[in-house]
Amino acid sequence: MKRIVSILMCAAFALTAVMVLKEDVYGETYTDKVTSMEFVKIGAGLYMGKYEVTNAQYRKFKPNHDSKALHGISLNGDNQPVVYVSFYEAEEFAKWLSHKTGMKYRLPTDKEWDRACKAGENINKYWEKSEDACRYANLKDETHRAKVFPDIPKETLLMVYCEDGFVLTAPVGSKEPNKFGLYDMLGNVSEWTETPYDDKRITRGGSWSSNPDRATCSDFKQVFPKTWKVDLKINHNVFVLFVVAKLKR
Ligand SMILES: [Ca+2]
Repeated sequence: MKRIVSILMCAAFALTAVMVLKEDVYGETYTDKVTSMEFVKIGAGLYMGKYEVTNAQYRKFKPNHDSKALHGISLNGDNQPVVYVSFYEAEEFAKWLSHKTGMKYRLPTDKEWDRACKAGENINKYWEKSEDACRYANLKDETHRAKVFPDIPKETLLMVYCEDGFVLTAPVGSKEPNKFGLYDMLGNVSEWTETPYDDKRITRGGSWSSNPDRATCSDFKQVFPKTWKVDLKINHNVFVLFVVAKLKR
């Protein structure tokens, strides 16, 4: 009897060990066959989009989607992140992809986004010196200032003191990834989460026009979920986009 119990205990322990090992294999990747979107495992059963969703990927869902242009610069490049997507459209995209693939896709929660951005570290951003910011994030930098605010001296603007060659959105993955291997968590385009804030939704990450203090792993905005036709002169930052998280069934 003692031996049987011992064998059972060993079996139970082995099973637990295997399960723990499996859950600990973070960094595992997955590529969706319909859109070619890539995902990285960041938690038990939770995958986060490795890159922001591109125009080409979103157009598998809505072939005629127009990300428009600003200051005479197109935002419609295949590899640029899709913009002018409301929260409801982002949700529809995730539902469409779930239906197409039999997997469960959805927007990340605010908490999941936070975890993905910090990537296991107690940090708010990936750089120390303003001059280094362009290695990791497309923010309001010298390229942006020179085109959009040519008459305003940089000393009087809240911006990062580097130059990345992108006035508006950069092709996804142009910068260095964070510790989880996720690109553009900060800057480039703001990202919808599914988390409500009163009758709004929380967006994260800041964008190509963000001051450095508005593009951190902790900062957030509250945006009406229908927002997409925004007066650009009032607020560029609600050029929103989303990272889709995949939850294994
Ligand atoms: Ca830039």
